[in-house]
Amino acid sequence: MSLWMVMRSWQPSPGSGVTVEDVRFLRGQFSDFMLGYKFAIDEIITKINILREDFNNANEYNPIEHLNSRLKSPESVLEKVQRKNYAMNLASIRENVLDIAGVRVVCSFISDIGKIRDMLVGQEDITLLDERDYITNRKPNGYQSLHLIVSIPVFRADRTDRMPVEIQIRTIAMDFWASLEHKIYYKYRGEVPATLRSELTQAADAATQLDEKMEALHRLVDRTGETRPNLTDSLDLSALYANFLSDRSLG
Ligand code: 0O2
Repeated sequence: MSLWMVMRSWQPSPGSGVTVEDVRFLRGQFSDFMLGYKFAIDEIITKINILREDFNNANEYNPIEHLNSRLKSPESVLEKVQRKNYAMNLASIRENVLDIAGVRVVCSFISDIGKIRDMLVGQEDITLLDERDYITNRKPNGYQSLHLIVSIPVFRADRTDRMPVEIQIRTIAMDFWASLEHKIYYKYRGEVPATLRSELTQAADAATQLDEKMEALHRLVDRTGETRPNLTDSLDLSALYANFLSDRSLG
């Protein structure tokens, strides 16, 4: 009885030779394994939220429009393992399935994508494992996005694990296109009629034109080149303290 068959059925079927305890043990192992990926998502989300708050604090425009994440379900992890013919065990899943944890960052402008990418990849606890640039090399159907596979340490109660996370970075227009295409793809179960495919490619061209136009307008008003002053450690804060005291006495 393979791990796949046991996980698929969740409950032992009569005559399978698998006991309730076997299933319980496998479930426990698998949920502990999956928890690491959930923690990795939490770590990446925290990092991106820190960047976001820092942009707001600096009164710069915020390049991060929105952020979402998803953890693959156990069933879809094991379905991928079977589809790709990987060995049906945890070591093989760890090595081969690198998109169990996924985070999507949606930006306003094309130039924000590289900016966010560099800010994440430049962090010393993040290691870039793989990068696919579907913006420079758009997929034939029109899909555009920057995909990074990074690894990040997750500090568990009894160990530290380096966990992979897939980060997709794209503009609002790219995201709009991808979510519609995803719905259409599922509606037609992958067999999208040729006319609709051609319409989707045209819509992708329109999205690219919009992105380019918005980028050009953004450049006209962008003030992010104005750097904020560095913190000066030796700055005398007495005047600030005096100001707090006088505010308090007035209040
Ligand atoms: P979901 O719902 O996001 O989990 P593989 O993952 O091995 O099958 P590959 O080539 O390693 O495929 O991955 P790829 O193509 O670099 O990126 C996979 C993910 O990118 C998908 O995840 C989608 O989120 C997104 N993606 C890639 N191509 C398309 C596309 O043509 N249209 C849309 N809408 N999204 C795309 P999942 O796991 O398929 O889905």
